[in-house]
Amino acid sequence: MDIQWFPGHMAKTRRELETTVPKVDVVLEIRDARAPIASTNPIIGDICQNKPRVIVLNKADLADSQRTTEWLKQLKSEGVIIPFSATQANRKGALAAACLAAVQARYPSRTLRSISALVVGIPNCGKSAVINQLRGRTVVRAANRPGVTRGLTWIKVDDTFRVADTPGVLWPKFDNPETGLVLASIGAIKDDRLDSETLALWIIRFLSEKYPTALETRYKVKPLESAELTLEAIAKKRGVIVGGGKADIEQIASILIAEFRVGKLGRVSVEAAA
Ligand SMILES: Nc1nc2c(ncn2[C@@H]2O[C@H](COP(=O)(O)OP(=O)(O)OP(=O)(O)O)[C@@H](O)[C@H]2O)c(=O)[nH]1
Ligand SMILES: [Mg+2]
Repeated sequence: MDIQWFPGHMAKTRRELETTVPKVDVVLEIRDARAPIASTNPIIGDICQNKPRVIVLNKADLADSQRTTEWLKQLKSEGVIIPFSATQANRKGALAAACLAAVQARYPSRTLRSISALVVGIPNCGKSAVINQLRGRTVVRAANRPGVTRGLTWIKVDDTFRVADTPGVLWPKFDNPETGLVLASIGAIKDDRLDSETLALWIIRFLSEKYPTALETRYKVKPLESAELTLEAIAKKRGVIVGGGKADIEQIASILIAEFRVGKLGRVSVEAAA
């Protein structure tokens, strides 16, 4: 699938991140636990230079917990990795503590009265939701589509911790075409930039191979010999039809994608650790 997705504001965001990194104590990098590699912000390595970094595998509640455990082992060498769910009110103390510990480890002789963190990540991975969870109430807008946060905003979590919310950034081109589909499946790419039928068929093929009971459990439809036939059968089962009883493929594709993204097909990780 040819995904044309790079919006103009990302170049501006990149410049904003570059000028802000030197002023913060730590970078809080948010990734999506369902796809920890595809959701790795590709410019972060360049931008962060050698700032202390804490990596959060957010949306862990939507990910396959066994795969998350494997990812935690594999990614250990990249630094401090914390599985997290911004929609569940627990473990937020662990995030703030990890940021503080990362700064203290880097500057052991400094007395730290307060620290600042730059929150970065790809679109829709939950940066703003993590900040709202840290703060304990809604202070920045979070919504289930990419491109919600439009500019850098500082939030005071408490007297000892300040964080900057930032717009999501992706990379200008994908080396691997599969990456675009993985990112689209977790909702990081605007829907108007992709073909929903192609994505729905990709999700069906992926689930049939890796989570073989997921489609049948949700839609009560046994996988057929092709993803196209399976999608059509799901539409008919759901009554998503147009004139003459034909399956409304565009509509059922959008429904399946939306349900997949919010976990209605079960806890699924799109990427597995090596
Ligand atoms: N289930 C679940 N949903 C989450 C979690 N974190 C965020 N969300 C949801 O994911 C959607 C996107 O969250 P945002 O915080 O707006 O994402 P963002 O990274 O700030 O997105 P942009 O500002 O568009 O780059 C929202 O609907 C959140 O409620 C999580 O840990 N679990
Ligand atoms: Mg946001």
